Amino acid sequence: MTRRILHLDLDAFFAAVEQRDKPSLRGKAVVVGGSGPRGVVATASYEARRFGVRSAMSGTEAKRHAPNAAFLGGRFDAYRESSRIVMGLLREISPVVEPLSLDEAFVDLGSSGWADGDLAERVGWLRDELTRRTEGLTASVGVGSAKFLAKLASEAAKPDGARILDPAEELDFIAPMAVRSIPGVGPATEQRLITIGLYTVEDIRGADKAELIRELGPSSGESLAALAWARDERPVEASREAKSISTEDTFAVDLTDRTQLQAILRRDAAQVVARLNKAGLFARTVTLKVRFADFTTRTIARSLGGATGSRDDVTAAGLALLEEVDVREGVRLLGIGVSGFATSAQEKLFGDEQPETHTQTDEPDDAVELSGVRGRGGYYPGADVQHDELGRGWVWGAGLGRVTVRFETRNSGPGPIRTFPADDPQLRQVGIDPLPLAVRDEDD
Ligand code: TTP
Ligand code: MG
Repeated sequence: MTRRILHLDLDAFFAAVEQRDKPSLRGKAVVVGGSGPRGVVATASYEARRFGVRSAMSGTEAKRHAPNAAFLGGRFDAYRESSRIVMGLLREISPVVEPLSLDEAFVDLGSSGWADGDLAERVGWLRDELTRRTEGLTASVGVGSAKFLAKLASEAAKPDGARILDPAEELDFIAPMAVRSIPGVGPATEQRLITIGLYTVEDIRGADKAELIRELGPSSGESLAALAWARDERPVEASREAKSISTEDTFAVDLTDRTQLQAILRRDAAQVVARLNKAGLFARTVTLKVRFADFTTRTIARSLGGATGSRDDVTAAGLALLEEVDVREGVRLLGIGVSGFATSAQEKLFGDEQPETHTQTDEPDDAVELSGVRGRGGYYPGADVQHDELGRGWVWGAGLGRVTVRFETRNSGPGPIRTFPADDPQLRQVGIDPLPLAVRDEDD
């Protein structure tokens, strides 16, 4: 029997939460992440994407693309709260929910009672209900007969859309897609496929299976061929909790060039940290895995000196571990992983390089442009604050001993801006303003 699997992914998640909670940023370019030269963009609102800002871009480059965007540090408590509401809603539909990150999950509709006939209507209800319970977030939804088809369908529906694949159209739907769309095809495999002239899913269907196996090895070759024909039996696995996040590359030829290995490690570290950030987690340990030409494998680990979600920290630790390895014999596999998870950073969110200030085109003339780097644990752009007389607001900019606050909340209109000395006793950082429909976390 044909399975029906739903994939849901929130739109511009971190940025959408910020726009929801900060009325003056709605409809504006918003970038969440570190903004300095060492900072990394976690995500950008669709308005900022129009200027070319993308996840994993450096903060400096993002500023070049969208100088007037609001650059904000993260508020993971707010992201986790909305994520819990969304996952709770999905579990009302079916007990078989597999979260992939804070904003993304698979649902097996097999036990949902959702019949094929009214699927479009049900999905419409789901998306509306999600927006209602989260007070304004939107999600894109895909439905297909396999996990990766559902995921590709939701991607095609982005932003704020739904795509329900008829089983009969699935093969045509994926045929023109780039080989990269197939799960398991990373940059290295993609490169190898392109070298032998295979660019699309359809190309893979037409390829000689023996050649695929020769290029990629028996297990990858077989599975790639199956996926190209939309055969993917992987079940939706209800809530297994990740203990580590890692990635590894097996090379077609053994590598002895340290510089090349360092470049691969940097790319893999960035990918691992992106997944860590998406999961809303911070790691305490980095592990490096090296398999040598003679098939012996060495795994070494190093503490990060506190839980961090910073790409720089993880990359630096990975590179330091690589220094301990003699690569002259040839390396056939290199992997990096993070573990020892915490749900909050010790001092670090996206790294040291918190955005120090941001500007917006619509700022009132009396707003003060501030610069300087925030002290650890100090005010950072986007943080929630409370003033004894003026009430709740958020940090618009901080530095040089001053902090500028915009006084507005989710349900107020856009509010006024005021600047204070950073040590003003009437002003302090506070926790998030809870949503009325917030779901308690079992871990809290
Ligand atoms: P995504 O779902 O990949 O991105 P998105 O929700 O911002 O945008 P869309 O789905 O509409 O394309 O990731 C979800 C959140 O995870 C994102 O809002 C921020 C975080 N994230 C990082 O911190 N680092 C990253 O490199 C990526 C890709 C995401
Ligand atoms: Mg998303």
